[in-house]
Amino acid sequence: MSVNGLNNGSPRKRARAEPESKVTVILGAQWGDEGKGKVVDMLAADVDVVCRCQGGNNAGHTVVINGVEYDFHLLPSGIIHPKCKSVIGNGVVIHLPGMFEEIEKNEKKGLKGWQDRLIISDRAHLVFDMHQQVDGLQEQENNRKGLGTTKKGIGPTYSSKAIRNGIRIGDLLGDYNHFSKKFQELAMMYQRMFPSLKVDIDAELIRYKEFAEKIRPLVFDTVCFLDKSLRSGKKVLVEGANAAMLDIDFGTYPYVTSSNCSVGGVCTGLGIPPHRIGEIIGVVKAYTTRVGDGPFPTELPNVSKDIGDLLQSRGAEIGVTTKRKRRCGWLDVFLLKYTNMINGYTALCVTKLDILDTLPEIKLAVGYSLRGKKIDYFPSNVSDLAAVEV
Ligand code: 2SA
Ligand code: GDP
Ligand code: MG
Repeated sequence: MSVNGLNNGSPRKRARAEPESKVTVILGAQWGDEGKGKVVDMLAADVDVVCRCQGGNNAGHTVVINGVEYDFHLLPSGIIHPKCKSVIGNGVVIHLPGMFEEIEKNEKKGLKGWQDRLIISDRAHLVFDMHQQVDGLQEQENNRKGLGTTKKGIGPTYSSKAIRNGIRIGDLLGDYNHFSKKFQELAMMYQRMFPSLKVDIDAELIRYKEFAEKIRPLVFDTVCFLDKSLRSGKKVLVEGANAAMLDIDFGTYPYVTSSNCSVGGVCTGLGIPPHRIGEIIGVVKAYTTRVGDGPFPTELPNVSKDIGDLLQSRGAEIGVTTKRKRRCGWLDVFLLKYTNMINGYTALCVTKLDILDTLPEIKLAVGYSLRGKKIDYFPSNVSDLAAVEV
């Protein structure tokens, strides 16, 4: 090859064959809670690395192992497997107090040896308690109907990241004076915006000094770690959190979370090039659920409350993080066609078929019409989506 990349006709050396591998991605194909945690757990026994690439502890992934129910929020569901490394990538937002609480809770259920398996990106952003308080205050604002967030500070932290006053794990482990200054500036900005917000800056800085030493041994450049893992043929699994219809770009905006929960978030949230993505498994619940506000065309309470209630109770459809009842409805294949356009599933895994067992008739949505006309696109506007006929 010549320097400008064009072939200059000289004989090429044959590239050395490397046992490179591709990542397998598990994504939610609906509005979340499809059973991604279970699928990750089933595959994790046979992989070397499980990664989270986006979201934070808003996610709730339930895994049942030998009769013990573990719920993971920030930790990758692979953490339970003794031979598997767990990566929290740069695209994830991390609330350290929540992460240590989650570890402690799972330790009581039998989680062991996580210190040798958990790897956290130095580029991941920190969620502080003040981000969570601001999430709650924004939800309560009088002039605006809330979105039904989990109040875990996800939106405010990704906003900090986008307006570039966010604080990353690497800042916490670097010069502490610099970290303290950034923290004070952030707290002061929020206090100007929300005068009722109370932040004990000195106490927080003492608390975070301790956290810094607790996490220091776990923090790495995860981009290099994953590059090396893939080049040496290690099997890598990515655990999507939330789901395509909650994606900040492609979901039912503004009733979405603040990250890309579709396939693009895998590349940006881990620093993996697109050609390294292999299988993309869409996890589909045999019916549909949604927790939080926003349009839901096949929602059953609008049509048949009894069936909706049956799915909710038989399916134990309760939020793993907030304990809110999930809204239930029929499977929506038109919606799945849309999320498949974005994610390009190479396989689907259908969960919770058993919940439909007692029903004499099962319905599916196969298309929408809007103002009397059949449409061949998924509406981007929530008022249109709320007005579609299924
Ligand atoms: P946020 O907190 O800013 O991400 O909320 C924005 C919207 O995203 C929805 N969201 C979720 N939807 C389903 N499952 C989630 N995880 C938990 C679970 C939820 C729970 O596994 O059950 O316990 O309530 C999740 N996380 C965020 C949220 O409801 C908002 O609509
Ligand atoms: P995730 O967020 O996608 O990981 O899903 P959640 O853990 O929030 O919710 C899915 C729930 O369904 C969990 O309680 C799972 O244990 C449960 N689950 C997963 N697959 C099945 C299934 O095939 N049948 C039944 N009955 N429950 C399932
Ligand atoms: Mg969940």
